[in-house]
Amino acid sequence: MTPRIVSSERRLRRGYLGQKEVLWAAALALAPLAATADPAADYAEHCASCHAEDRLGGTGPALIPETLGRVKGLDEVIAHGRPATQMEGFVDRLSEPQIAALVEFIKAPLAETPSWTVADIEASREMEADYTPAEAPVFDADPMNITLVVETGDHHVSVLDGDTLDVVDRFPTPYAVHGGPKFSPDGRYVFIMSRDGWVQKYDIWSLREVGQVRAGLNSRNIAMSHDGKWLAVANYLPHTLTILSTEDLTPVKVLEVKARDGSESRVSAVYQAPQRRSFILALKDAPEIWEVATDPEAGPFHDGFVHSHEKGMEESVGAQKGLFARRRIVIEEPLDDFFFDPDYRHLIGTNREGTKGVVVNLDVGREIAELPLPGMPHLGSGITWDRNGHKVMATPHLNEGVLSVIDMTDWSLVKAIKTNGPGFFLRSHETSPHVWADVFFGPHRDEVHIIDKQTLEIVKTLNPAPGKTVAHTEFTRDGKYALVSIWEDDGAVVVYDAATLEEVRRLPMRKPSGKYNVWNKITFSDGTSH
Ligand code: DHE
Repeated sequence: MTPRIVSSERRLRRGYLGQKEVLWAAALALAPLAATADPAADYAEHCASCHAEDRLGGTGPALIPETLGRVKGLDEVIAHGRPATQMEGFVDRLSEPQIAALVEFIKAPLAETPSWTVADIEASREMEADYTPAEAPVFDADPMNITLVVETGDHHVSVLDGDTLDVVDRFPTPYAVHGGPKFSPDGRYVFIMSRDGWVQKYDIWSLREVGQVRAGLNSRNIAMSHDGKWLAVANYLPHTLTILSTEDLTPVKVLEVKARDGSESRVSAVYQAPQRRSFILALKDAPEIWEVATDPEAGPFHDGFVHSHEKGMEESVGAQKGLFARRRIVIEEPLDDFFFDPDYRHLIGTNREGTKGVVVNLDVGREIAELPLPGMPHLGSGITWDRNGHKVMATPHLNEGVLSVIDMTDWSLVKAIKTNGPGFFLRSHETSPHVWADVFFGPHRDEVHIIDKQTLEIVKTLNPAPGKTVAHTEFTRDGKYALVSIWEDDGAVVVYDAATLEEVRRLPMRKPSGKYNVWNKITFSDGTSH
């Protein structure tokens, strides 16, 4: 099937651009406040044209609990719209009880798991009509020191020159980007995913979007294959893993995720394991880890054994081999949120309740150790470094003000570093003696701890914008600067000299979240989560 070729006008339709002024007073004066609420009828009349009758999204995002779960103030959005998008306010047409009933309506689960087949994915694919790849970067900056800033306030990405710290481009993204964008191994292209399942391809050299495709209906994250040919998309809805060609975003395979007992599972996350030439999948609802080969020579992987009467012995069934062959690793209970050691032989996962960590040896395919990691460790943010000749890893905890530092040679707990509250992200760099750790939750959410990698002591606490949430650090390629987000709609990226810890520049941004340096990401720097 040929993809739809679109121009940048599409962005306008999708609501990335365009200003909608909400005239409060006039709207209120006009409001015919209805006495009773019929949310299904109100949805059909006011919402379905943009968000689709089935609530799975159209020009507007999907309105389902899986994506709305984290959005606060939905009543405000319905009443007054979202600035800088096509979402208008309905306060002139819907009463307060009608809006409250609509919020409940869109937060209710869908009656059944919707399907999203290869044909649906293919039909959603849109490639930019006037895109021609540039022969060389169209800017003077070092392409390996480009740093992307995801701005969730108005769904854009800013492309920063890591040396001059100037913004060389700013482009619209799909709604609600989550997880780290993934770069092609040469650092030229980047792939960005939204919780609505849209995957966008952007050419950094040309400073141009290449295209977009909807790979799932509610997606978690993406991973790049070792050779840069395939991009895997982990989906909650439907229960699948979508594999796209990185060349033109064509869906090449959709794996239905069914456990050994036949039950379906959501995919919590997919990880790239370049040394293993595979993707590793965390399954939310099944006690299994999946490894999907990106190597055409892989396998065979045996799914199980049956007694063969003919041969009088156990014989393997369901063996898979070659590209995208799947290997199941059966574990005791479902694990999600993984961290890998640098050679990808081991992974650490947390159980559902987030009360412990489990080490799985991926080569032999079984659990080999348990770690004392209470308080919901956020392993996806873990980083590693060398300390006294040992490789250590550190992870924050989402509901405890502590960072756990683990010795990766014997999996012992080296230290639980007490912080001023639970944090979300950690970052360091090979050239930096420090770990930068935010305090995302609680009264100290405006602080960033600077921790000595050897003594494991907090040596300084920065407070770049008192009272505002401050989170997520990224270093430039050479480790000279550390960039921290002021996670507010009228926020900023604050640039620090990583050696002196002094602020050198403040770049205004719309709710900047993650930042991603091309070099640090494509070289799998120890200081960054992968
Ligand atoms: Fe994330 C990365 C899971 C909530 C911002 N988050 C990740 C990754 C996972 C994950 C598995 C690593 C994937 C990758 O980068 O490829 N996140 C989860 C959750 O399970 C959780 C707790 C609940 C959820 O609703 O999904 C969660 N995450 C959040 C947020 O609330 C954050 C702060 C704001 C948001 O955008 O939703 C958030 N997560 C991020 C960011 C990264 C991320 C910015 C990439 C960090 C990086 O440096 O690579």
